[in-house]
Amino acid sequence: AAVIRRGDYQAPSYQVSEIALDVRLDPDNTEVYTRLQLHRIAPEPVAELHLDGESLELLGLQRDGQVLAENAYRLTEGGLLLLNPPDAFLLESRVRIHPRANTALSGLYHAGGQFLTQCEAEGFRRITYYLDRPDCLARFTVTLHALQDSCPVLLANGNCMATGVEEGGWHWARWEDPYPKPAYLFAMVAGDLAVVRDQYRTASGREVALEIYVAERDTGACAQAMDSLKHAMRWDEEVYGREYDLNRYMIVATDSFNMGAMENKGLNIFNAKYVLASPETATDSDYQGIESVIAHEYFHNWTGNRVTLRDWFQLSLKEGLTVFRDQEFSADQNSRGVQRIGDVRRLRAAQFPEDAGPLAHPVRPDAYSEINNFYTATVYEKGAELVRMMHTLLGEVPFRKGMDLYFERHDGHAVTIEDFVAAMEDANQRDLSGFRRWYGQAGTPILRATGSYDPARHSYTLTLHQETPATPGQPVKEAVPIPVRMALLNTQGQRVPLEVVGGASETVLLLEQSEQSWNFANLPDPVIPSLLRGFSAPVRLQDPLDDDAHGFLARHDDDPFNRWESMQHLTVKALLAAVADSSVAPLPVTLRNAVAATLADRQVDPAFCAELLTLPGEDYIGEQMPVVAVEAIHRARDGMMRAIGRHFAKEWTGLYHDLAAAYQRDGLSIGRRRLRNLALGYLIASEGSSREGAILHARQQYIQADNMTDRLAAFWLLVQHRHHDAEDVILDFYQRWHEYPLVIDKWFAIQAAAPHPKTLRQVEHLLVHPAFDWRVPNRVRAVLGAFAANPTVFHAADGSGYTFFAEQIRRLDDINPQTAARLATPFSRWQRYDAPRQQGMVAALNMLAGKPGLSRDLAEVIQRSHP
Ligand code: BAL
Ligand code: ZN
Repeated sequence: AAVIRRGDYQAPSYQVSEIALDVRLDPDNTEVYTRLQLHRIAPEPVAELHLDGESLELLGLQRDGQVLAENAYRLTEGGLLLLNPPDAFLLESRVRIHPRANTALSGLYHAGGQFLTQCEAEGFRRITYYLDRPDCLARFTVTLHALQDSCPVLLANGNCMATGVEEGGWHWARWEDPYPKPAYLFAMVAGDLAVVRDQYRTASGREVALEIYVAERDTGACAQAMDSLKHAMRWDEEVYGREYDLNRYMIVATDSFNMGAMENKGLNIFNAKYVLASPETATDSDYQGIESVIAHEYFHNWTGNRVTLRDWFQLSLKEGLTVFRDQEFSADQNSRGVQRIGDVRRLRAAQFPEDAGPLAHPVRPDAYSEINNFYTATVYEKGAELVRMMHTLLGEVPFRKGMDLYFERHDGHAVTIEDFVAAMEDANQRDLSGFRRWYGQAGTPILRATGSYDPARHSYTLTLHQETPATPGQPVKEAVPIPVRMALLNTQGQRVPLEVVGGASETVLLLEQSEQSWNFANLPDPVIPSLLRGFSAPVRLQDPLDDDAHGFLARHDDDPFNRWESMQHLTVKALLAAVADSSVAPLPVTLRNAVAATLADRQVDPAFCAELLTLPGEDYIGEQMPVVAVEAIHRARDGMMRAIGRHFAKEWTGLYHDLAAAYQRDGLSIGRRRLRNLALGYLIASEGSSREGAILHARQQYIQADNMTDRLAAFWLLVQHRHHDAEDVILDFYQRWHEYPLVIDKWFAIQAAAPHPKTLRQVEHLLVHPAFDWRVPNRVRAVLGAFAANPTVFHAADGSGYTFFAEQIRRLDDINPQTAARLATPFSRWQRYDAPRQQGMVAALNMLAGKPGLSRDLAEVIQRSHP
């Protein structure tokens, strides 16, 4: 497939001032009549004007009211070429499309009885011929026609200007969006939807109608989404001075959606997973997911919609920035320390491996063949880290000044990452040119720190060294600016004043060269450095501390992230030792003491305590090894769970009983639930005398729980540990929840996640279960996504997991290429495994590469995974 390169960008030769769509919605044959006002902006006339179009059946084409002569246009594979176009003209086109057959869920599709659209990145070209590129901003008018019975609700962006009824049971509605926008932000929805309404008064006193559209029976499950929306609107006013700019903000929830949600102007379309919640059906983490995704899409109204992208290489301009904004919003709503730990966990779980493998790419990529493959952890999460580093270096108020200037300069325009960095620089007279390297260079830098205390001079010298490993296509790396937030702690765990920064007890060092040293004077006693506090840069830190120092920081560091990090360090080290030699003690004394101290610390917030005591996942442990030892990692982690469970059985039992409480949804109660379920997990893992009792508790908890967090935690523990005799709860869960698709997704996922040799057979059964549906991405991800994240099953030594998985991807590619390509990315990690597994994964990639009718999406992932 053709490769699109960033360096080849050319401004459009024409612009669209107005686009008017008239859409007659029918599941099988929808007709779209489009009027485009086009005018040339290129200085010279052009021989050809390309309009994008894909899977469109052209019914008619007119220019300025005349049928277009055959020699005035040409249909191509990617659209329509207008030959020798005049300087300004009206183009009218009529096309037919097939929403029900559109299982790719890109463009206009019909699913679950509703018409929905998804136009980012390049879905609009599947609705009509158009300049489907983000730097083409136009004013949209849309008239929707549909059968009133099946589609009483007709929605599109902006304001509803008129409605009416037609013959034969049809009706129509006309919507106008006053804000010019690129086509990727276009949306329309039609269906039988109920609406939950609320109001929001902006800081300047304007009333905004808030509307959430869901199925009738789900109207009681929208409170978290509505509250989160209002909080996000307030937060953007308070923190960034940004108000909402239309009179109406609409959210539509659907079960059939490729992404989490989409920020279409004034009409967000959401995966129901990020809208619907009730205590009985949604876990605490589901509630948190809703809060952050609702906020994320809302924040896009300014970072993405009002200021949009020049081209798709700039994707992180809106995504990295908006993730940073939603992370900060969540940190302000909840516990900042716990939020940061969660954000870094996700970054390390998804982005670090991506950055270390064949799919590595810069936050601003240089080339793609299918842009949908670049909605990645690198563009989103690492992109957010780059914005965070600028925020750290500049400080709160200067960062806000930079944002103000960015909005002032670029409101209503399609811009680049350069423009963003320039606004930050110009508003503050600061040189951030080093950040252009962060945006352009793939790979995770390794930051090596060495330090020594000089008792004669009473000083501490810290040396920082950086190095970024080579990535595909980038053999040589340059140094990047790395902000290292740090403090020095005395033996009582207090921060000591740092003379170099006027006595402050915390500072940010900026490493710009490959190596630099700092000297801290006037330190009468030895100190322990606390480095990269708050994870101030997305790097792999190799610190100079021994286990005792980490044990000390795990108890005393006042930076929550670093306290957690020291605990992780001790845990990972012990796990790696157990992986290398199965006879070593699974719970070394330093770690045991740190766990004991954490359990004894009554001051610590329960959510944070649970973070401290949660072991890293098997994938993360594997990341730390030259070759991932699949089974040994699983055994070592189980062994450590068992050892911690046994050794602290009394404490876990105490926690489990003390933390029992009726359901409430405040932060403290959420933390207590989490810690209590962790305790239950350790007790079950202990295999000691407490285990049988704990299994009974889990069964009881499963039956009696008054909320999904507790019920699901118990369900997972029972399925995970007693695979063969969990049949009754598996059956019970299905019977209780079969009418709730989001809950049934959990039912599928948990069975596919069980680390058990029988899981493959079980998953084969799940794929033919009546509730399984290949056309619903949530369902497919529940089974196949959980399967691929189940290390001992997916990476089974006999290769059965790979063969099975590749067959399913092959099947899915014909239905939904975007989802197939995304699910196939675990195969890109083949180089990290032993030789037989490498062969198994490469064979799977080769099998997929030979598939007839391979999609562009999947082809690109395969090609980059195994060039
Ligand atoms: N723009 C795609 C979904 C999101 O990141 O908000
Ligand atoms: Zn986004």
